Amino acid sequence: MATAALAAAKLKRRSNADMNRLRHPPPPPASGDATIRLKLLTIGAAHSGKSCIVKRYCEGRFVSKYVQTVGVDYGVKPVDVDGTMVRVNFWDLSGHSAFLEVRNEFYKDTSATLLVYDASDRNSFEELETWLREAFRYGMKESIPICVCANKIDRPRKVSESEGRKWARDRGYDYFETSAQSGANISEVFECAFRRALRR
Ligand SMILES: Nc1nc2c(ncn2[C@@H]2O[C@H](COP(=O)(O)OP(=O)(O)OP(=O)(O)O)[C@@H](O)[C@H]2O)c(=O)[nH]1
Ligand SMILES: [Mg+2]
Repeated sequence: MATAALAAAKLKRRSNADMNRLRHPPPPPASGDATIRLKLLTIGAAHSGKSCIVKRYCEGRFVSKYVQTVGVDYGVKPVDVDGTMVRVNFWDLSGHSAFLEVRNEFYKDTSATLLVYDASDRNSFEELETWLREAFRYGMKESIPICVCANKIDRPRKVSESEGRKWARDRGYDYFETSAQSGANISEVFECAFRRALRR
C-alpha cells in the first residue's frame, strides 16, 4: 500500500473520540491554580527515535521494536525544574510525511522543541531544515528554545559530532548527543529545554 494510503488507514483506526481528545486535551483547572504548564514538541525524521526519547525520559525504559507514531502521541508529566513544579505536556509528532495534515495542527503555542535526527542516518540530518520550515510555517514561534538531539550515538555514525554541533550552533540552538537506548544525555536535554522555556 502507498505510504499516504497506509497512513490514512492507520488514522482511521484511531477513533474520532481519540483524535478529538488529542486535539482538545483537558482544559487547565479553573482559576486559583497557578501551575505552570509547558508544551514540549518532539519533531524530526521518522525512525529517528523521538518516541523512544520521550519514553526513556518519562518511563525510564527503552523499547527496541519500532512502533510508528500514528499522527501524534500525547502525554503529561509533572516535573520539578530547579524547585518549580511544572506540568509538561508532551506532544510527540510522527515523522512520516503522510501525517503532515495531522501534525500541522499541533505546532502553535509550543514552549520548547526537541529537533531529533539519527546520527547513524545522514538523511535524517539533512532533513532538519525541512522540519524547521514546516514547524515555523504552521505556527511554531522562531523565538522558542530548540534543542537538537543527535540520537542513536550508540550506533555507527554517519554524522560526526562536530558537524551536528556546528549545525545547531550556527542557528543558535542547543545541541545534545543522545541515546534513548543507553539513556545518555536524555534527562539533560529535557532539563535544558524546560529551563530555557521557563526563562523566556
Ligand atoms: N540503537 C538505538 N536505537 C534506537 C534509539 N532510539 C530509538 N531507537 C530505535 O529506533 C526505532 C525508531 O524509534 P522511534 O522512537 O519509534 O522513532 P520515531 O522517531 O518516534 O518514529 P516515528 O514515530 O515514525 O516518527 C525503534 O526501533 C527504536 O527502538 C537509540 O538511541 N539507539
Ligand atoms: Mg514516534
